[in-house]
Amino acid sequence: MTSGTGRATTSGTLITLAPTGAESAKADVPALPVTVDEVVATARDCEALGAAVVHLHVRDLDTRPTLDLVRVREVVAAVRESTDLVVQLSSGGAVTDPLPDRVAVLDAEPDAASLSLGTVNFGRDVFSNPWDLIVELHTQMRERGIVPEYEAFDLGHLATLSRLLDRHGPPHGGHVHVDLVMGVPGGMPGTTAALAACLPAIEPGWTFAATGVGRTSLPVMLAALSAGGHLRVGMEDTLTYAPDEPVRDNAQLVARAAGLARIAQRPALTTTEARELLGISAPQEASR
Ligand code: KMH
Ligand code: ZN
Repeated sequence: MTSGTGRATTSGTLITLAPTGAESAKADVPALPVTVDEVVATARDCEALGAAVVHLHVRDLDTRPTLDLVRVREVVAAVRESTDLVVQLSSGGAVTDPLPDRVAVLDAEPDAASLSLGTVNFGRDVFSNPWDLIVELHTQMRERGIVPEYEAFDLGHLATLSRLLDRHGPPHGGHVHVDLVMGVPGGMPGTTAALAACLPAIEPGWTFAATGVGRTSLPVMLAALSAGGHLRVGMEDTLTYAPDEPVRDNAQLVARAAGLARIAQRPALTTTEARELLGISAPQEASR
């Protein structure tokens, strides 16, 4: 099915859980899942509530963000063992991560990986995504059978996606899915107007999701649903559920997203439906 503008729409909503991120410290946010057991527990809870994809940033034994492949593989295996979620590793990492290490996470053989489409100010930092890195990640994912979730932090990043696909071909699986990451200080604002401005740049056949950082979570979610988009939620992006009310856990955010998706009459996609949409093959039997 396509919308009036040609964008692919589905009868359900793909909910991606981003449970941890690389920015918050466990000491500041005790509910943040950082151990393998905590990540697995939140993944299971959120799958039961409607999440179909998990976007993973891995932490080390000291709870700091890490791209250490032994640890990354351990987390990927543990989530696969306990859930049917599509396992999407972050190739964005933390703003301090060396670019080659961000490419190397693909060695952990996730189902999918994020692929950020341009350099953007990130608060006081810079999240660096030069063109050569974008091409390298896209090409390596194609060769290794990993499905990208493109991430756009600004309108121009969608033009970069069109240029990337024109020059380097479609992603593995053939389907293009892009996440609008809105409300990052330095990127596009998390507003209905900004989301609407992105829509003409989303090409026919692509699907999109949106996530609103911080207090933009709810307006972005409502705007995305109204435009036929999908949702990403989780404690990577949102730590406050309502004014003066800290998020209890990731399940609270997924439950809210799934509830709004139901109200929009586009209920949460199952993991099987998500795999079909994204062009990802079924999980390997051995794992469960
Ligand atoms: N942690 C941010 C600097 C991604 O996961 O691909 C980048 C990020 C994007 O979260
Ligand atoms: Zn991320």
